[in-house]
Amino acid sequence: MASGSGRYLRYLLVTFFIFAVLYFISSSSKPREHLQTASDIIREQNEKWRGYYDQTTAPSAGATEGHHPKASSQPAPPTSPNTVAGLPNAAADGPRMNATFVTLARNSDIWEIARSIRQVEDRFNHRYNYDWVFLNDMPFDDTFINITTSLVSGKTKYGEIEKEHWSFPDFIDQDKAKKVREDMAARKIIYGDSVSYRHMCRFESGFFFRQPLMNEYEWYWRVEPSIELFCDVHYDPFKYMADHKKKYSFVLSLYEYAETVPTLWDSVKKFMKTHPEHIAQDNSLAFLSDDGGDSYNHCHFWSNFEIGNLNWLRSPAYLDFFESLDRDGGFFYERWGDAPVHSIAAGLLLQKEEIHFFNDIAYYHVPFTHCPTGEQTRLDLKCHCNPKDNFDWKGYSCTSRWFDINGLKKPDGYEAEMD
Ligand SMILES: Nc1nc2c(ncn2[C@@H]2O[C@H](COP(=O)(O)OP(=O)(O)OP(=O)(O)O)[C@@H](O)[C@H]2O)c(=O)[nH]1
Ligand SMILES: *[C@@H]1O[C@H](CO)[C@@H](O)[C@H](O)[C@H]1NC(C)=O
Ligand SMILES: *[C@@H]1O[C@H](CO)[C@@H](O)[C@H](O)[C@H]1NC(C)=O
Ligand SMILES: [Mg+2]
Repeated sequence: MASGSGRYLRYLLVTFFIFAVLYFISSSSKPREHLQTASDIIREQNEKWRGYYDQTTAPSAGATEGHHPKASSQPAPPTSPNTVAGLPNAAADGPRMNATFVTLARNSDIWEIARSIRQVEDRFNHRYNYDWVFLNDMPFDDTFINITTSLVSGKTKYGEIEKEHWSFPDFIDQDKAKKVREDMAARKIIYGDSVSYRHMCRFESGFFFRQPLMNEYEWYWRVEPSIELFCDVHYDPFKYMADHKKKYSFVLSLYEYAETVPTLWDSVKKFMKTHPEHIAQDNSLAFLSDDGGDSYNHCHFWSNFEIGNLNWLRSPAYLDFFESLDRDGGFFYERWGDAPVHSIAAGLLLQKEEIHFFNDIAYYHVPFTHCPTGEQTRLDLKCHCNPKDNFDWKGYSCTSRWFDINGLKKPDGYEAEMD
């Protein structure tokens, strides 16, 4: 049952509709008469912009001589540099350390590593010009070499890893290893079915620091593809490490997937028993174990970022440690990562004070962010990370534990970032 006002509304709507249709037909009929091609449209746009350009630039004499031959015949006014006092030197003062960046990568990682390099250069290395060593289990191609060479301000070096450092050692039972991969694949464990990931983890655990190219250096900074640096690094972290007697460092820590390392701690305990001489007096066992060394709590430093001392990794203590673990086969019979391996070594073989947490190096590797705690630090260092993304004080991070076992005071403002 339509009321009077309802009918009135209906007439209004119908009238409006008729006008709308008429308008649509009249306004769209012209372009439809001759269909424009894409190049017509582009030409039209170009002309429009050229017209705009002429209008805005032609009257101001000499302003754009180089770009615009038609502009004017009057001579350009003289120009002079507007010198600003107090800008920092383009290059940092002081000595350089015997140090290099190091990246393990495939040729196909080129654009992801290019992104990482650009950030490291912009935030730090353009003032320090440290070298960069690239390692690969295959020869690097020209594209990879050309692009990385152009991006790095220091020297670049490219090494091909020898077969022995990227293959199954002879003491590994390959059938057994294959069954493990099938089983892990069925259980959907990340990288559980991958052979190359295992070679990668074993290489990073035991071999990267003794490649011929790496033997030329004492310090390294590991960089992976697709990482981000969110703050300026205004000082030389290598020199900081040397001056403060540090051997290993981290920005993020977390718990390892237990399924990938079920017998790693057994292997570690065996090593501790056979090589008590390598265990540091004031070690960080409490970071790794909640029961005095009986079991592993799965805490580790996230090794896709590392600044560390190569001579420590090349020391008898570390080499004995790696050799002992390697013999137990867990790189292939399980899926031991280089992160827990490096971390346990640092935790047991180094003095507590030899491990450093870089609060001021802001870092991202999917899926975790370390954004410095402390607003003043973030402002001073021109950080562009969201402090809410900082992982340090969240439940799955081990960094709080690190502060506790070292009796360190947590940075101001950490409570606000706990969840
Ligand atoms: N040359 C070479 N490099 C590899 C290979 N697999 C991995 N890498 C490199 O090893 C590093 C680690 O590999 P990623 O694929 O980044 O592993 P990820 O997903 O970061 O590993 P998680 O941090 O454990 O999650 C990166 O620098 C890779 O470029 C490989 O088969 N050959
Ligand atoms: C790499 O650079 C070299 C030397 O400049 C050049 O001859 C070559 O064509 C480049 N290769 C690629 C794939 O860019
Ligand atoms: C740098 O360190 C390596 C390893 O310790 C050493 O062999 C090399 O001689 C050092 N280079 C310089 C210039 O000191
Ligand atoms: Mg990675």
